[in-house]
Amino acid sequence: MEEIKIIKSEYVTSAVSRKTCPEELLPEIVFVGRSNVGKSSLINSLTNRKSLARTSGTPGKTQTINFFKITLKTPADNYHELYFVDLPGYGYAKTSKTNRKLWTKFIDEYLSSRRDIKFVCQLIDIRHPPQESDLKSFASLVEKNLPVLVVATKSDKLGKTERQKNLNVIKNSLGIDADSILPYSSTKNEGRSDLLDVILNSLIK
Ligand SMILES: Nc1nc2c(ncn2[C@@H]2O[C@H](COP(=O)(O)OP(=O)(O)OP(=O)(O)O)[C@@H](O)[C@H]2O)c(=O)[nH]1
Ligand SMILES: [Mg+2]
Repeated sequence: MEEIKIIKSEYVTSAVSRKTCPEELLPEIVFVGRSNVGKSSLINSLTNRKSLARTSGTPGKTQTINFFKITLKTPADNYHELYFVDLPGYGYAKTSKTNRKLWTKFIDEYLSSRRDIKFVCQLIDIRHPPQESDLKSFASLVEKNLPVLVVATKSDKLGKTERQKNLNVIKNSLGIDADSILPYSSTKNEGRSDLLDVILNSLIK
């Protein structure tokens, strides 16, 4: 079957402020969520790379805004270049308050900058209802008028019934419809082709 393919993916830069973001402007898909929710793993799953984005069992691995340049090939043989942007996780207590404030500030700055952000993937662990920090993050994205797709991560950790139940809890708690939430497993690449569809659609709209 014809499918969307990521034919190239490369690390570009780690930015620590709006000024250090790449100069070349391309459409951007952004990944946000609590520390350890699986942002970096999701990027690796999408790109079919083992360690393009560094992952870790210890929260707080990603501490900069990381840009990855992606080349995507459509079933009709069209090519699109874009960035995947991996953000540091929020809700991680084991860093200093000053540090956390700085992160929050530069993430907020980046999300408010007028770069070409197509949509933001807000990742939420499918096993738990959204936490206070998730609700805050979601509200702030909506407030910035950024389109949000909720990706419910680690779907491999639940059975079918519980998965559906938890998807509903997340959906209701954020007040979103079924189209705005997608279960995903990075270990099984479940949800991958659906997410690639959403990405391509956001580029050609
Ligand atoms: N079973 C399972 N484990 C996952 C999945 N995605 C991520 N993990 C695990 O969750 C842990 C955290 O993953 P990361 O991708 O590093 O999480 P992150 O959101 O980038 O974390 P920070 O960079 O600290 O914000 C790692 O041990 C991963 O192996 C998944 O879909 N299924
Ligand atoms: Mg990470």
